[in-house]
Parts: sequence; C-alpha cells; structure tokens
Amino acid sequence: MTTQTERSLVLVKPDGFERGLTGEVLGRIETKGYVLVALDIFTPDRDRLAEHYAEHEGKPFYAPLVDFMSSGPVTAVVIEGQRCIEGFRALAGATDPTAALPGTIRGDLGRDWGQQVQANIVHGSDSPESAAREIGIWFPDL
Ligand code: D4T
Repeated sequence: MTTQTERSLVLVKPDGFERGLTGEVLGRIETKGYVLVALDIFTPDRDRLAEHYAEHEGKPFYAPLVDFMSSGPVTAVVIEGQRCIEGFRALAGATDPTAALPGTIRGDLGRDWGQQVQANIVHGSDSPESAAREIGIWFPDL
C-alpha cells in the first residue's frame, strides 16, 4: 500500500522568531525528511489571524492569542511529505509547552512565561482539511 504525499502549514510564532529558533525548527523539519515548499517571513495582520483562528473566536484565550500572533514576525512555511500533518504534530509536541514531552519542539524549547496565552513556538495544521484551508490563507498563490 502506498501513502499519498500531503502538505501542512507550519508557523514559527513570534516567540520562536524573537528567540532565534526559526532555524532550529526548520532544521528539525528537514532532518525528519519533509520538504520545504514555500516560506515567508512577515508580521501577520489581525484579519488574517481572525481567519486562521476562526474556530477559537469567543474563547478566553482568543484576544490574547491574536495580540500575541500579531506582535512580531512569524515564519510561515508549507511543508510536504507522506503523513507530514501527523508527523509535524508529533515533532511539535503537546500544545502546553510545560507538558510537552522532551524531544519535541515545544518540550525542548518552550516553557510557560506566565502570559494569558501559551507561547508555544510553532503551529501545525491538524488535518488535511485544515491544511488546505490554512495554506489558502497564508499562501493564496500556491
Ligand atoms: P496551534 O493551533 O497553534 O498549532 O496549536 P494547537 O493546535 O496545539 O492548539 P489549539 O489550536 O488548540 O490552540 C491554538 C493556540 O491557542 C493557544 N492556546 C490554546 C492557549 O493559549 N490556551 C489554551 O487553553 C489553548 C487550548 C495555543 C495555541
């Protein structure tokens, strides 16, 4: 049986960018064997983030999340490879960096900084449907 290649949207969030961890994250993706197919660095505006995080609107962490994500540059990346959506989520680790296992990006590089929102270094799409939707938001020309 063969598995079809797929794409995922990865974001190195403003905390990761500010701490100089972009290369470390990209290195882990490449070392795993996934391919980088598009990459852009910019500070996202609130409209783009509202679209990206639409499912979280109304939750207590929504406003701090949008503030945090628009606070500085992010690196938006499209990665490609068989089962890369699941694979990158495994590389990233649990959402809460304190609980994320050592060996994962969030477990090795992240921590609780006492903020209203978890600064957890990376985002990765969680399903093929989310990946298609999110790649359309961040890379409309792809
Ligand atoms: P992302 O979407 O950034 O890859 O993270 P996850 O997939 O791991 O987590 P998520 O979509 O549930 O949450 C999006 C974003 O909100 C922050 N967050 C989340 C937070 O600050 N407090 C919370 O209780 C939750 C659930 C972290 C990631």
